Amino acid sequence: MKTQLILATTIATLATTTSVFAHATFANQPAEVGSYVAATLQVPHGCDGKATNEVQIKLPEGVISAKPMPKAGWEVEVITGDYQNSYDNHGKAVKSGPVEIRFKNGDLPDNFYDTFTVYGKIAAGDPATGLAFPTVQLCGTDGKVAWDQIAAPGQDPHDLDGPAPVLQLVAAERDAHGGHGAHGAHGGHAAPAEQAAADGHGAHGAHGDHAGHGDHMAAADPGGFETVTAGDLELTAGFTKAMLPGQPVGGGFITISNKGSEDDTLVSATSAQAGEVQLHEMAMEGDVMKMRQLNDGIAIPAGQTVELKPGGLHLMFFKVAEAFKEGATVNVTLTFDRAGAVDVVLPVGPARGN
Ligand SMILES: [Cu+2]
Repeated sequence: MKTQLILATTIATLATTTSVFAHATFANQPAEVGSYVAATLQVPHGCDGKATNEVQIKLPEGVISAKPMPKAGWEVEVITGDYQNSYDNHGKAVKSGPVEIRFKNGDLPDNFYDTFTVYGKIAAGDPATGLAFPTVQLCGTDGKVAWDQIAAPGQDPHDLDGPAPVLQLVAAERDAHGGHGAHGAHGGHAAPAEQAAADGHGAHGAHGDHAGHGDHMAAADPGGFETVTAGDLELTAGFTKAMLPGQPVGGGFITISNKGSEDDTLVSATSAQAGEVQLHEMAMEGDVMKMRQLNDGIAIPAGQTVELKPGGLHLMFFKVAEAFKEGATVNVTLTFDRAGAVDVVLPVGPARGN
């Protein structure tokens, strides 16, 4: 009995010690200054045994046009504000945008590991120090782990109790060719890095966005959707958009008219081309963009038309094995309370405006 107690204590101590060293860190390193990166934060544990329900990631100065990668089971909030400096993004001055990303109301048990991804442009940053993203994990109402300490010049981040995850940086290629461009992109002087980015990646067209106010769902209807009639419902203007490599999630949009005299509800959606399809709502509350799953479905009242469109109600595709390509189509089955299962074919529009 006594031995067991001692053993239990030893394990508890071991667990505590381990958790002190298992910091929240970025998986993909380093990032090139001037480039767009998907920075993936690894969260190795909860708060002293409690499950993590919220992860708040502050974006450092120099990271612009950031967007969270939607995560099944988690609501997403994007908080916008002013940047300290102005950044040139394809000839347009960017002075404000997302400054913090919050993944909320999820459930990550203490003994599990998960990742949270933020996509954005590293407009400026010093490769000598990297960029620190102060992060807070919340567990229930009283549990909290803060990874918000930033090493002072010359200080070893390992000496900190709760070091903020640091994204390592390398100088933009053009700077590197110049011999010693390590500090070329420092502070508000983002011009060289910006230029390099334009030269290096301008052809993609996948980042012609200015994610100021929750436009991460902005997309244009490419047309070509074939109207579907099912009972009292008429479905028009359906589409989705091409996905960026490594980002296996995306939105789907469609207009549903209920021409009957009875209310209906869109209760679920499935697709063979996605591991999971959720019904989502996106809404702005002041400077905060919120995206959440609608567990009770989407009401389609009698005699009314409901639009699933960018920035509002939408379908959300998760676990997409093969990225949607522009010009292709995505088969989706929408299930309604009254009208039953309805098959639609969504044309895939361009990624631009993602
Ligand atoms: Cu969504």
